Amino acid sequence: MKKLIASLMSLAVLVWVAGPLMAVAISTGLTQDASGGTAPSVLVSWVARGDAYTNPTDYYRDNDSIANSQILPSGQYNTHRNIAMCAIVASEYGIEYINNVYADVFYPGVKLGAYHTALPNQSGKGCGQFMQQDLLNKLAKQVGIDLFCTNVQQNNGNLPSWNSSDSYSTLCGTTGKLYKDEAVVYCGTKVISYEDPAGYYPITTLVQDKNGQSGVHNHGFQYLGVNAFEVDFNQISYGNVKLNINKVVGGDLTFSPMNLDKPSIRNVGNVRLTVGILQNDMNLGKSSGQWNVSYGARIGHLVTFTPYSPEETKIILDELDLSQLNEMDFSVLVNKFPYPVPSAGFVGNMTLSANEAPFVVCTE
Ligand SMILES: [Ca+2]
Ligand SMILES: [Ca+2]
Repeated sequence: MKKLIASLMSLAVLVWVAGPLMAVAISTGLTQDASGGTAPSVLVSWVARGDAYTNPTDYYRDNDSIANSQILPSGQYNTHRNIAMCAIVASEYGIEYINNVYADVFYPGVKLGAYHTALPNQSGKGCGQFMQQDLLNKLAKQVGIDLFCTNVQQNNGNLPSWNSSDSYSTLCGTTGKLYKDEAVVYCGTKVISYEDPAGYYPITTLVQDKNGQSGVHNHGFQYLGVNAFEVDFNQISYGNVKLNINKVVGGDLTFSPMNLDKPSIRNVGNVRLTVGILQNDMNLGKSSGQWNVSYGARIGHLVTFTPYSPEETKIILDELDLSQLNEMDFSVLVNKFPYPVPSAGFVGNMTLSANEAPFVVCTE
């Protein structure tokens, strides 16, 4: 190589001194490399939103401006996230020597719980274990340049995780490695379930060359936490209630918008939940400063009712695991009916609210 550089330098001097030439002799050379060779490398990786963006040049968005990638779940039942995983890889022997690029995705270090359903071809193991391997595909040269050097650099410059001394300036521009075919962009997409837990998902990007040599880059993305639930009722009718007799309205495990009489609730976020409840007095009022009515509620039949008074917010048990569907039971106890009956009748409002509960820690 030194000899070649020396030849080029002398050529430059010669041209400057002597003006245009019709021909010039330049020595060239190479060395056969029959060894296992130098392993390929992953220069930089990133994770972006894939939803609704089908063109690879769109794989530059995420959901928070802080460094690297943050992805927001849908907070909707069975509405998953499509994410894009991209990498720029290089081999000393040229980009044609690169055989495959993979992304191995791992779960955050928490339990998925008994109700979580893994998507097809995903391990469903949780607890920091391997989730799935996805194959990344080589982008056409100009598509890769447009994606990384225009869209990522200009619109979300701190998205990538670097694994080399490279930078936008060494990769981009007409003297950059992407333009010179010394590096190339690979991307692939994968689906993250609406119920996959919030947390950091480690990714190992793996590049393999045609001799089986490989290079890796460990990075990942943050699946942001959303606490969200939905219910299949918009009213609770306690029906006929007798004085001093606790009346229960029982729920069921069927989630149906038409099933107003049997309350059900399900977790549609990606964190575990507790549910808060707030209810007014339904015009039953107070006597001697004490409410004439009291309530109870629970989720599932394995816990006791949580008692609550009008106008106080209480957290009711049981917690909802990831994607868990459960029944809701409500009770009302009237200690005194006011007289005369209020013209509006005994009607009121209830508010349910979601609260994030801790994940279950992995013990193994
Ligand atoms: Ca970000
Ligand atoms: Ca129901």
